[in-house]
This record gives sequence, structure tokens and C-alpha cells, in this order.
Amino acid sequence: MGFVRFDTEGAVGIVTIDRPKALNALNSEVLAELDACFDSIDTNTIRAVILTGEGDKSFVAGADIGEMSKLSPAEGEAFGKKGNDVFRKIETFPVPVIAAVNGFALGGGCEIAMSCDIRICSDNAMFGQPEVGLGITPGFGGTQRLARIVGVGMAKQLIYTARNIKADEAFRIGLVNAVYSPEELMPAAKKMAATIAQNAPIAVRACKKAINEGLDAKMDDAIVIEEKLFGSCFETHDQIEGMNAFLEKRKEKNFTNS
Ligand code: DAK
Repeated sequence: MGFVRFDTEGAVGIVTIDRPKALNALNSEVLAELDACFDSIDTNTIRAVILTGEGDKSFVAGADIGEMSKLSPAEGEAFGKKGNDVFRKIETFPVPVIAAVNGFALGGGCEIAMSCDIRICSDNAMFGQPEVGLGITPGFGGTQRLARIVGVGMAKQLIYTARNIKADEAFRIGLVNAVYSPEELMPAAKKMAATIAQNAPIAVRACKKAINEGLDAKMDDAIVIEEKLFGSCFETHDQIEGMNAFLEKRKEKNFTNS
């Protein structure tokens, strides 16, 4: 792959968008490679994924404006679908995905970060949905996910004004969970991913599914989604191992995702 790298550290996978000359902007090739990369991840061995951008300046500076500028309405819709399919794949990926936002996260960059489970960033990060200034709407789920993450009023303000915000404001409004110096960002992301990876994968996956699917459901239905996933954990190896470890006062646990 030319624009997307995949590395592993133990049970943690690291996906790096590697197109620094264009500040990691998302063109069709990057989107296709991201799609193939997530498809190729072995979720039996990888228990948490970090998504980041190459270089110290930009996470993803948006969809590729050069490529988009020449699209017809039908091509624009197809480009939007290509992005949305990849972003939805990340959002529903069986294991948690942490966005380590190391600089600009504008337009499609903010949107891909929002399709991840958790966002942390460096103190030079900048977020925004500048699309209305380019004569388009956010097209990779920004109108939907931003409102769900930071609330309707704040999402509308950010989208209608096309104003970029810095890391401290992104933290204040809940768009990111924590802010680090650029040097501390990846170690922090790896530490968080490793902490997730040491828990029972079967349970972590069920939690992701319960939260995601429950958010789209009415509370009465959402509770049933949780009940069913809770029930599905019982008599698994990992439930027996986790509870036996507690009862035997044992720190080491051998979770197998089974
Ligand atoms: N696309 C293509 N190239 C980009 C780019 C982008 N989004 N962002 C930066 N680059 C390229 C620049 O053109 C430049 O290339 P060269 O000229 O060196 O060849 C190189 O990266 C370095 O950028 P700058 O020289 O501009 O660097 P600066 O530090 O001066 O400025 C910046 C950094 C991030 C402030 C600036 O580059 C900038 O404003 N970039 C554009 C940010 C932006 O507006 N992003 C949002 C794009 S809109 C849809 C589907 C998707 C979308 C919408 C609809 N449907 C089909 C419905 C998504 C839309 C977006 O993401």
C-alpha cells in the first residue's frame, strides 16, 4: 500500500495515513487503501487499533479538494459513499479504534476521527468542518456524528460558521478526551490501547456493540440490546476466566476471545 501503513505492537494495531505531502488528505486511493487495511486486520490477534496521520503537522486535512473540485453530482455522491462506507467500517469495527489526532483534523479529517471510538489529540491539533466555506455540506457523516458527540447546538455553530477550533476547545466541548504534547500523544494512545487489549475481548466488543447500537435505539429497546449482549458473555472462556481469576485472587488472566 502506498498511502496507508499498518504496524503492530503486541495486540495493538496502528493504522497510519501516510500522505504527508498533502497533509494526509483523503483521495480515492487513500480511502480504498484504508478500506483494504481494515479488512485485512486479524481481529483474533489485534484487540485495539490506533488511527493516526504521518508527520507532526496533520492528522488528516480533509477530503482531497483537488479531486473533489472536478466531480459531477453523481461522482460526488459516489465519492461520499466511498468515504462513508470506510468510516462506517471503522465505526462498527469489532475492536475499539482510537484516533490519535496529531495536527489538522479538518472536514473529512474531523469526520474520520469522529468515526473512531475515542479521540485524543496533540496540543497543536485543530478541528473543524470548513465545508460550507467551500460550497458543500460535510459529506462523510459530519452533520450526524458531530451533533451526537458535542450536542446539536455546538455542532450547528461549528458547521454553520466553518470555524476551526484548537485542541483546548475541542477538549472543553468533549470532541476529544485528552490533550497531550506531540511527543506524548502516541505513547498515550498506545498505553490506552494496551489497557483495552488486556481486558476480555469478548466483553469489550460486546460493549462497543451495545453502546453503538443502543445510541440509535429507544431506551426500552436499548436496554434489551444490552441484556442480550450481557447474556451472550456467559459460559464463554473469557467470562469463566475473568471471574475465576477474581475468586482465586489471581492477577494474571488468560483471555482468548472465546
Ligand atoms: N486536499 C488536497 N490537498 C491539500 C488539502 C486538502 N484538503 N489540505 C492541504 N493540502 C495540500 C496543499 O494543497 C499543499 O499542497 P502543495 O501546494 O504543497 O502541493 C500541501 O497540502 C500543504 O498545505 P498548505 O501549504 O496549505 O499548508 P499550510 O500549513 O499553509 O495550511 C491548512 C494548512 C490545513 C490550514 C491548509 O492546507 C488548508 O486549509 N487545507 C484545506 C483544509 C480543508 O478545507 N479541509 C476540508 C476539506 S473539505 C462529500 C464528501 C466529503 C466531503 C464533503 C462532501 N460528498 C461527496 C458529499 C469532505 C469535505 C472536506 O473534507
